[in-house]
Amino acid sequence: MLKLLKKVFSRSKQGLEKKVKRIAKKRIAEGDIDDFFAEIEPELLQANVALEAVEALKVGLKRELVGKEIKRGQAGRLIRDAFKRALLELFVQEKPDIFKLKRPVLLLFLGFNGSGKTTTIAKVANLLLKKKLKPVLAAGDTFRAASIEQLEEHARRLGVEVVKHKYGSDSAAVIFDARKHAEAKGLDFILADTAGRSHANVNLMDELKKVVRVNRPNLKILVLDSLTGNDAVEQARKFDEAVGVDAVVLTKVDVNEKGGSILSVAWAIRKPILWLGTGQKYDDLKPFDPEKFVEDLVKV
Ligand SMILES: Nc1nc2c(ncn2[C@@H]2O[C@H](COP(=O)(O)OP(=O)(O)OP(=O)(O)O)[C@@H](O)[C@H]2O)c(=O)[nH]1
Ligand SMILES: [Mg+2]
Repeated sequence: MLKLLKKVFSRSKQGLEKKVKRIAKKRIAEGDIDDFFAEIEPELLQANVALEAVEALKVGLKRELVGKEIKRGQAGRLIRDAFKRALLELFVQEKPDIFKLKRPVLLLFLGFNGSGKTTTIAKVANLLLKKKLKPVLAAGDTFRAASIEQLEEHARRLGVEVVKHKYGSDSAAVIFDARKHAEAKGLDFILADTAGRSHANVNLMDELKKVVRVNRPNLKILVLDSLTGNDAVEQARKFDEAVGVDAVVLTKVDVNEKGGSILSVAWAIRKPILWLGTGQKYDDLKPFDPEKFVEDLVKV
């Protein structure tokens, strides 16, 4: 998982440490950081860290290091701490606590085709059930063939209810009904599925805007496939512009060697990452902790 990203950061850190140790004047200059970035930039890009996130990292490292005196034996630690702080800045630290929202809580899942929305909904339902909370699923994808059956199959396995209408019906109305159902039955969460869509599809984006207008979800959760690299950044921006994204889930991290999209997306839209999808099983949903993530990247 994220092997390439870890390798790049581990090598970068060691590279900068070596460079710093060689500095004759014993104070780090802006040019030293520029030189260093000229070397590592291709590797960062290769690991799917978007150029603008690389730039942000450079600014952060400069602020942390330029003018710093290098004391004997302390270069390693100085560099590691600088990396850590600069990396952490790419992330929004505060994230919404879904358990503290007023019930019933409506979580709307949206995103590009095949990004992992429906699977993530099943995983979140599983998480809620483990906490003895009662979710209902809303079959808001009335567009793609077999989408309702797919959601129903998850619901059957998990033992939760689905509110559904016919294919081709109004997604906003399905989710509206699911909320009514949750209110009537005293359920805690409505997990609303939506059809996969591209921001270029005006009709489907308009439908999503209507879903949001009619139902006022507590959180609009953008589900992004971490394998899509720079496209993930573009998708994040467009969805955010269209309906306003509150939080992000990055999926398929288990099969992602590169991993840079996690940094890129976080930086591009400045929204918290709630969870990482780390496999196809219901338990493969990990809360995202920026501190831990960054610690892991710079620890080697
Ligand atoms: N390895 C891995 N596979 C995942 C993960 N999340 C989802 N998938 C797989 O990705 C594929 C698409 O997942 P769906 O949940 O159907 O995606 P979707 O966004 O609902 O797709 P549409 O409704 O067609 O837009 C499925 O084969 C899932 O099993 C993950 O975290 N890791
Ligand atoms: Mg789906």
